[in-house]
Amino acid sequence: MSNRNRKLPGIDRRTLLMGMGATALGGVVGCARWGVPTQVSSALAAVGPQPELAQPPEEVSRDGLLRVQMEAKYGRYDLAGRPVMLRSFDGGPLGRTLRVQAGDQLRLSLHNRLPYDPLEALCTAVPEIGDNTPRGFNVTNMHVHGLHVSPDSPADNVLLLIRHDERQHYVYDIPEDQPPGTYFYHAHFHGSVALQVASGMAGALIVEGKVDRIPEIRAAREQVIVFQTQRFDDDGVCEDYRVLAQPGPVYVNGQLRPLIRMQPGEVQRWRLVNASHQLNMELALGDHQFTALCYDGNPLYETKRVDQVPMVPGNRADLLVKAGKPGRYPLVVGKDADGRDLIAADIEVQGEVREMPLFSGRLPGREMLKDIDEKDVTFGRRLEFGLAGNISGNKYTINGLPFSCEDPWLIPLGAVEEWEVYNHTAESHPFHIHVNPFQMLSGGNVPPGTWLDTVNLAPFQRIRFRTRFENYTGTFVFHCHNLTHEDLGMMQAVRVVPPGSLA
Ligand SMILES: [Cu+2]
Repeated sequence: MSNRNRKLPGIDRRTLLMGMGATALGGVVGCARWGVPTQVSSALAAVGPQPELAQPPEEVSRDGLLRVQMEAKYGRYDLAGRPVMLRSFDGGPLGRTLRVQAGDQLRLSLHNRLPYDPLEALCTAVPEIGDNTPRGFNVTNMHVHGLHVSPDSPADNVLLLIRHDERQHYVYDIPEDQPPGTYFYHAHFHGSVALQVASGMAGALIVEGKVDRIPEIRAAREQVIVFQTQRFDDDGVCEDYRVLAQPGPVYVNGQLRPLIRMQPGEVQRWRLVNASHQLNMELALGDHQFTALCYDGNPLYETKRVDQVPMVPGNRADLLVKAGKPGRYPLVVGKDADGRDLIAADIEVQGEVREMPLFSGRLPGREMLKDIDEKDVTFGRRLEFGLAGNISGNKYTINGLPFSCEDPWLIPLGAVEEWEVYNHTAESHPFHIHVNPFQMLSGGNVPPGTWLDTVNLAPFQRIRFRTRFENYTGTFVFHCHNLTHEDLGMMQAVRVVPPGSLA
């Protein structure tokens, strides 16, 4: 449960935000703990009392190994003062944080203790059920989002299903050159991904490495900040897929609008995860700048000062934040359905001045992220994200077809590909591919050259990127990370095969 919070001196020239000063937000409830009801109701959330941001419990690897046992089960807890009963990992609003070093082995045993579910397989061959219909709410599996690991069992195989009372023993060998940064894990059974992830079946996965040995970064207090969008009905449950389409708040580590405390001049390192099922976020802290370290776990070539951080579902960001003047500042993550600021948390700057240096410069840990030149590209593809059918019964498609178990694209190991992905719809589709990160060429609201595993594909726009199919054969998927779109068909399997086996 180490939180590695350290007290060190520190300051900055740029003040934190426009001095909004104290608002009506009142006193502070002590450190919230898991399973303990927060003292905030949705109605009161905007006026306090406000819980202090809680850190999820943490599991830390030792001597190159992290063993974790998890249970998929219903959790009964209070969310913003409302009793809920939602699917979970281990009973809370968010799974434990897993912290490993690049090169470690993660052994994760997942026991499905959800009720019996009649679904027997991912590919049902039963037309009435179909492979792209919401289903399988009580079967599950695990995905380690962003890790460069094998897609085959016992590693990151998302095509299997864990039935009632079954256990799956996952073994992930995390490469020595896995970029050091923030990743996450979440349930990934096609048909119930959106419902399970929205309900809380996700958690942060931190890979430490060279970035973490930079003294100024090491000295910064760390905050794991996982954004979620639990949705439930008046009974506090989510048993109807349509509930997922309802608007609602953003929760942070299972709390509604918590308070993040900082001292003037203090530098904190924030590890952000967008674990929502379909919320495109754009983070801003007034006119205060963030110092970006990593996107999707991938260290940038060098630190970058940014005013906003776009985060679509599936994205992560590692940021340094330096506090300026005392005051209270809202962390805005986007707009709500009525066009008002959606505030996920408040930053309270108060107390003694701590003059901490803010790191800037080149970042290490990019061994896996070698630029991909045009001359290295062995194959190009054009993809189209679209819709088929009619408005009442449409299917989300890739190249005209919803997901099928029958037609993985075959790709030889070692291929270097350039993909151009079009969005033919009026909705955003966050593109995500498993196993291998990609390097952006254009689009996606990010600078060319950025390495990601998830990127926004805005309405009627296109993205271009290059990627290497390296190190692992096996079958995995790419899909829309608006997880309802994925469940409804916007997913495609690829099978990486030994070179030379494609005649
Ligand atoms: Cu989509």
